[in-house]
Amino acid sequence: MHFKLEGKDEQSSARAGTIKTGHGSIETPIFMPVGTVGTVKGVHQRELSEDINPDIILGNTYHLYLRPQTQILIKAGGLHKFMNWDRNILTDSGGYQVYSLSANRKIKEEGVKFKSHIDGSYHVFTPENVMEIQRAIGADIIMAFDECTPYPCDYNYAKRSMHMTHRWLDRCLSHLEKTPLKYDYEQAFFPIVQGSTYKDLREQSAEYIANAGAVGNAIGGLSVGEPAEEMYEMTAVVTNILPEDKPRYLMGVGTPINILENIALGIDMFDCVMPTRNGRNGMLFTAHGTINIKNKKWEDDFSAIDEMNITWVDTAYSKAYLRHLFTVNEMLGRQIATIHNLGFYMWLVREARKHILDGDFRSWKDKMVKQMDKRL
Ligand code: PRF
Repeated sequence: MHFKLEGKDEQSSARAGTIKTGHGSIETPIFMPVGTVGTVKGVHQRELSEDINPDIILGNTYHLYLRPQTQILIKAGGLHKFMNWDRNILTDSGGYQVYSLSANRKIKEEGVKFKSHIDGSYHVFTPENVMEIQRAIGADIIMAFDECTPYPCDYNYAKRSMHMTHRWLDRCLSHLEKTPLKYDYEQAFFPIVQGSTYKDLREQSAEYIANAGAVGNAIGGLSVGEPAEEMYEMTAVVTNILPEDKPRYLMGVGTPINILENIALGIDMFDCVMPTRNGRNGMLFTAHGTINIKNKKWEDDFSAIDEMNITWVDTAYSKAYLRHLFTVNEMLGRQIATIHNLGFYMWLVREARKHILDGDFRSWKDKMVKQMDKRL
């Protein structure tokens, strides 16, 4: 993997760059649509590549390991072939899903024993087997196995957990060396900074992760319920320490406003279920605020879903029609909302990139943050 910085904003820490991998270029800042279980929910691969057009999507080790299971993905020749997606994929390690989804789990130094949320069966994730599973899935970027602490989290727990995440990182690295690639392209490995909302722990963790010398670095443990200001404070502490010349990925973030504020703090990569999940619940993101399309006020509003027409669905259908689809619980409604939201998120990060390169990111960002902080 190769990363080239192409522009820096003078009034903030925002950057624009390009990542190159075996499956093409990724222009940063980037938003990665979430394709948890081998599909960006409700979106055809053709719509994804032609209408939404991301350079990279995300998959989840936890889900793919449980279903369709690793051996099926190996037989398929990897996730790219299985799902018919020839651009980049990043897989998260399960270090978050195990905590947020499994019915119960026991975290020990060796790894995590967890109960499947699907059938109640027991499984163990260790730094070693998670590296092997990610080799088999075959994503272009794979993540370290970490523990994501909850919020709030007491200092001593956060500290112990952070040190364990660091030891797990060392185990990931030494096991990766021994685990050959399964397919004919490279896999980049990103370690993850933890440390909850404690500045000194975040500093220690960022230094430890920076020292690992990876081709890219991630920040975890944020956007887990803390106030946005606390998240921004932690991002700033960490981006000050992580190397400038490597991409920085803030995991699981966030709202359009969170994304712009974190770009301003030097983040290059984001993923979040919000555009897809909230879309399926009838929430639309726009440049002028959010819309709850189920609201009665849209019943006879025949104006376009979004006059900006970022994706074709925006002007092909009216608000009244989309509201109707939600009212009668038709799946097309969820599909339209998902395409609209993903199109909007991609537009947002591409505009951010343009403004960074044009030198007016800071003023554009401030205007957009104000403008988007509304319910329509
Ligand atoms: N760790 C991992 N994945 C994640 C997170 C984390 O801390 C988060 C936190 N927002 C989202 N996804 N491995």
